[in-house]
Amino acid sequence: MTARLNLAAIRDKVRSGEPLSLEDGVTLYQHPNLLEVGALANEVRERLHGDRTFFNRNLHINATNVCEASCRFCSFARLAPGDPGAYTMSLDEAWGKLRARVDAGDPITEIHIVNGLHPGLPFDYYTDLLQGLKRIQPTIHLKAFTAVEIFYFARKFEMSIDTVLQKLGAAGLDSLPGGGAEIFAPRVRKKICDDKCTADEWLDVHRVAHRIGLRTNCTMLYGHIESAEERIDHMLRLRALQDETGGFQTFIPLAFHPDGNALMKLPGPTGVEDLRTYAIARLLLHNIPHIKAYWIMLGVKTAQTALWFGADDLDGTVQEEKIYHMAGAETPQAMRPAEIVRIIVNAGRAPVERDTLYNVLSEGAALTSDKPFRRKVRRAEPQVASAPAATGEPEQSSVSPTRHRSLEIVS
Ligand code: V47
Repeated sequence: MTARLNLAAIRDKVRSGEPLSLEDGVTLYQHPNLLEVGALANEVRERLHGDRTFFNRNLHINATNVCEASCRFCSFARLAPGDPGAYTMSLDEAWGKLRARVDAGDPITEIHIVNGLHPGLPFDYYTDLLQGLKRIQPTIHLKAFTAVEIFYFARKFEMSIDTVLQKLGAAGLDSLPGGGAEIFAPRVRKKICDDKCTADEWLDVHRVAHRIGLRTNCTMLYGHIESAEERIDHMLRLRALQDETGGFQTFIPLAFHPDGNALMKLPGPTGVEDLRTYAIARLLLHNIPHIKAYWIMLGVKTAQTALWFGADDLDGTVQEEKIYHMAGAETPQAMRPAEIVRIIVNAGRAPVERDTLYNVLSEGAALTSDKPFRRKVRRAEPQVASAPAATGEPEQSSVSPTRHRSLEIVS
C-alpha cells in the first residue's frame, strides 16, 4: 500500500522534472503493479522521443577473449593464450570481418569492439586495428574498448588515461562502449569482479573521455547477486557523472546470462524484472537521452516490449556477437535491418536508422525494405607493411568450459 501511495508522489516529481531519489527508485522496484511503473516511464520516453525508435547497422568484433581478469559472470574470457577456447585474431582476420561486410554491399556505419584484457598484445595491436579498419572504410564509426580496457592499457603501457585516449583517438577511435560497469557497489564488485578497475576508476575513464570530446555509453549488469538498492545506487552514480559532463548518450541495462560461467547456479532475471529495470532506468536517468534495449541480451520479444517501458533504441544488426552467446543467449547472431524495422513497426513505434551519435540517417517510407536505404561505401585496402603480431594461439570456434573459480560465494 505504501509503495502505491508513493507512486503518486513519484509521478508528481517526474512530471515536474524533479530528479528521483534512491528511496524513489527502491519504491519503484517494490511497487506491485508493473504496468503503472511502465506507463510512467513511457510518459518520459514519449516526451523525449515520441514514437521514434532507433537502431543502427553495426558489426561486433571481439578481437581476443584472452583476459587477465576473472569476472565470475563472464563466459567469454579465457585466462591465458592456449587455454581451451582461447583465441586472438590476427589483425588481418579482424580487418577481414569488415572487408567481408563491404564486399557484401552491407552499409554498416559502426564497429563495436570489446575485448579481453590480453597480457601479451602490444599497444600497437590496438592502434593498428583501428587504423586498418578506417583504411577499409574511412566513414566507419569505431566504438571501441570499454573503460576497463582503457584503464588496463593505461596501467600496462604506463600512460595516463588521457594519453591512452588521445593516442587511440588519433588512430581512429570515435567513442567508447558502455561495458565493464557491472554494479558499482563495492560489496558486489568484490564478489563478481574483484580484479579489474574499481567503480571510481571506471567513472574516471568516462569523465576523461567526455572531457576530450568523446561520447560514451554506460551499462549496468543486473540480475545476479545485487540488491535493488545497489542497482539504484549504480544508476545514481551514472546520473551524477552525467550532470558533471553530459557525455553519456545511452544507458544499456544488461540482463545477466548464467550459462557457462561461475555464477551459473543463479537463475538470471525474469521478464518482469527486465521490464521493471528498463522502466526504472528511464525514470531515474532523466539526463541520459537514450535507453537501449539490447535485443541480443534481452531476447527479441522482451526488447520489443521494452519499447513501451522506457526504451527507445534496439542497438543494431550486430553480427558476430560472442559475449552473450557464449553465456547462453538464444537470440540470433544478427538481424537484418528489415527485420528490426518489422519488429519496431509491429510494436506500434516509428523506426529510425541512426548513426552511433544518434544522427538520423533514414526514417519513414525509406525504411520499408532493405534496398532503399543501402548506401555506397568506399572500399580501400589497408596499407600495412607487416601482418599483426601473430599470437600463435589456436583459433577455436567451439565453446569450451570456462575456467571457473569455485562457486561458493553467491549470496
Ligand atoms: O562489461 C559479460 C557484460 C559487457 C555477461 O555501448 C554479460 O552500445 C550478461 O560493452 N551476461 C560488454 N552480460 C558488452 C558491452 C556492450 C554491449 C552492448 C552495447 C554496448 C554499447 C556495450 O557485457 C560486459 C559485461 O557487463 N557481460 N558477460 C553475461 N554472462
